[in-house]
Amino acid sequence: MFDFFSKEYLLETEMRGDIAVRILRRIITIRETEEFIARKIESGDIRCPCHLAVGQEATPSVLAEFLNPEDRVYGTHRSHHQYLAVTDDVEGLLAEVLGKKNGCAKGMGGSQHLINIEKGFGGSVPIVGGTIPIACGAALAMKLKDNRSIAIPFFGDGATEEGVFHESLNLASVMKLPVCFIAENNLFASHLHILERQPETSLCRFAKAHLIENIQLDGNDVISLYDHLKQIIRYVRDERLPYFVEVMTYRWKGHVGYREDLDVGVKRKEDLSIWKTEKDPIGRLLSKYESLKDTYENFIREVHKRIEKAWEFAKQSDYADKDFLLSCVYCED
Ligand SMILES: Cc1ncc(C[n+]2csc(CCOP(=O)(O)OP(=O)(O)O)c2C)c(N)n1
Ligand SMILES: [Mg+2]
Repeated sequence: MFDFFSKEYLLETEMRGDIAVRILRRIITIRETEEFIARKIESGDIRCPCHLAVGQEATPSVLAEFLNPEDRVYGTHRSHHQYLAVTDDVEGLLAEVLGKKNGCAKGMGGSQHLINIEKGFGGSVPIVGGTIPIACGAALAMKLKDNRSIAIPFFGDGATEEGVFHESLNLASVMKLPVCFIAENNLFASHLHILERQPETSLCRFAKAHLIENIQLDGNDVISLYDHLKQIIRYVRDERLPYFVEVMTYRWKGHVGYREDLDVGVKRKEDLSIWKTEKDPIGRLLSKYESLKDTYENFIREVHKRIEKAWEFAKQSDYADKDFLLSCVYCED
């Protein structure tokens, strides 16, 4: 195991207040945008399938502190939170879920195909595990160019059941690629608990099998995430080696859509109420930083106004026109 307590990589114990404010702003932007989208799905205004990430906001919100402009973050079918944390593009996300041409994928992708290269989001795709090898390819390019950039694929616990996940870890290990794998272990893949699919809940064993440094973190504890991700990202960037981070978290909504999925035959009711209270990343951050409570109220008001404005922008945007759409399709004469 890489030693984070060694002299070179001493953990910092205090996250400064201004950093906490920035992270809180990202978390609130994600939480409120996701809840807004949930209401619009329920009302029928949004018809694109959306896998919401309420409850999973903390990890990407902290990660965004340590990114360089040339780094590339990749997502999955559930990526609104990663997209917003990296890009802060509420407008592009809302227009995209409405299929409008001002959307971040020009209205061609919807919720599951988000992209914003200029701001460091390399893309998300709904094929489970699909972006893990893409991130390895990006990391190989970064290595060949000999720059200091890194690639960061996010994926769920379900993706570790895909062959391509293991091939990617092997490749990253053997080729020494600057990839920070981030597994969001929310304990479910659709409606199946991890213990119905795997012999144990922890995913770090896969990294160990490929001799990749790894750690399991509490994905809802902002302060611990800050301390660890700071060192881990520095490690991947400086050493040009892969690292595997497993973050334990939980989604408040069901697999897809606005409902909580308490009635689909899975044990969620008691667990969900704990994750929504004592394990809520926002409540935990505010309890550590008393002074953030006023800031929190102000952010909520500010973010609501921003979301309403972004929604109007999205609604008023046009759909992509036919000529443009056809120009994106490959066909030989
Ligand atoms: C290759 C592939 N197999 C199956 C699916 C259907 N599918 C969509 S999401 C999902 C569950 C993924 O679970 P996980 O990776 O844990 O992510 P989470 O939804 O928990 O964020 C499945 C099986 C798919 N999209 N792609
Ligand atoms: Mg999962």
